[in-house]
Amino acid sequence: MHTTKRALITGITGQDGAYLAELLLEKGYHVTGTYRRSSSVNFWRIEELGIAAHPNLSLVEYDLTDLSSSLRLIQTAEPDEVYNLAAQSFVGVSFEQPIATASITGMGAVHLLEAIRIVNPAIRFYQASTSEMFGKVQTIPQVEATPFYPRSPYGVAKLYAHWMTVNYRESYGIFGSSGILFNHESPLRGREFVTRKITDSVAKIVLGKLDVIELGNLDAKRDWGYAREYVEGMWRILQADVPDTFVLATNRTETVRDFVNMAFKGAGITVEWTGSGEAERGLCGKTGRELVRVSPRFYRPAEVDLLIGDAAKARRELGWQAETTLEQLCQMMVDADLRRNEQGFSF
Ligand code: NDP
Ligand code: GDR
Repeated sequence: MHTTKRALITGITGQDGAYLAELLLEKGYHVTGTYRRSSSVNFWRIEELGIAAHPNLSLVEYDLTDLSSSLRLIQTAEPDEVYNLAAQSFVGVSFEQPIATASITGMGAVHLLEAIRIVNPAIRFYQASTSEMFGKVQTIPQVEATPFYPRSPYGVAKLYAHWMTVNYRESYGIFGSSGILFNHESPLRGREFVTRKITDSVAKIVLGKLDVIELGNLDAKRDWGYAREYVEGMWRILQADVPDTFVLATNRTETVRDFVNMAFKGAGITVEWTGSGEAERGLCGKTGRELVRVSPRFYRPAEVDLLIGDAAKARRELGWQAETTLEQLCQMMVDADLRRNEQGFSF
């Protein structure tokens, strides 16, 4: 019997895994975090947060496409709570790798649920569900009861994992909860995602390391929040009396173009827009120099045009709400990328 609460986080090398590990260590948990075997494992996020060598943190190799390693992981980590954050999480790549995405992002969750059912059904399980499950949005804002209509192999895989979590809850009484989280960003966001791609590129342009940012659909609208606050929401979801599904969102939506404007403004540059569609360009208000160009290379075969969530249930039942404004978040990311690029490194 352990006296300290024990958590297992799959995907500790990702943005949310790193912040959640930091939060749970602060709360006195012992944390087991999983990473994937590769030729060069990337621990930069937990290193940047200063928790990589924390005495209550154990790091273990794990691939969630493997049922037997899921069983061993649950047996050896002996967690009270499992946070399943590992996934092939990039929507764009899911169109190129639909089967790998189904296996990792969809089936991976079921491997963990099965391992919990077999090893210890008292373990609490958090599934990282997503606003991408709403996809082709039909009602605004989206809440827990909004019908799903995923628009990518990633969204479909996540929807499968989401319903399997509900199914294990209803079939076997497992404490399986699902957080339907809208986009959340931070200085630890991967550079393939649009916000961080923009803030890192703005920093590089300011420092003369890049000429122009190439982006895809500038009209897509997203509800962007701050990742550090969202991992607190994950923890609260698992502390509730009963397992359930919760939306976490800010209830504000902006276009990719708005975020570009905000990021350049954060570095003291005003952008003026000219043209439309593929010919649209963002120019420096002062010099007329081209800063942003549209490239169809970054378009997706099917797009999610608009997301905006209402987290009223989480506010009411968990006391959770988003606090950081998009302007504050964007400035935090621009400042971090300016600092990293000045120091000569950027992940
Ligand atoms: P990241 O892409 O930053 O992290 C994903 C993690 O999953 C990484 O640690 C990655 O490891 C790991 N992983 C990928 N494939 C495997 C595999 N086969 N076996 C084991 N681990 C694997 O995602 P985020 O931190 O942004 O998101 C966390 C979770 O929340 C994801 O499931 C995502 O889909 C979901 N989500 C995210 C939202 C967001 O806005 N950030 C919104 C809603 C849901 P490696 O470092 O080796 O690649
Ligand atoms: P998303 O995030 O697909 O919402 O999934 P992403 O930042 O990749 O795209 C947001 C929107 O921006 C448009 N876009 C571009 N996107 C990228 N990546 N690169 C570009 O150059 C670009 N130009 C325009 C996209 O078309 C899209 O409309 C994220 C992931 O974290 C998922 O794992 C998570 O589930 C959802 O958020 C909620």
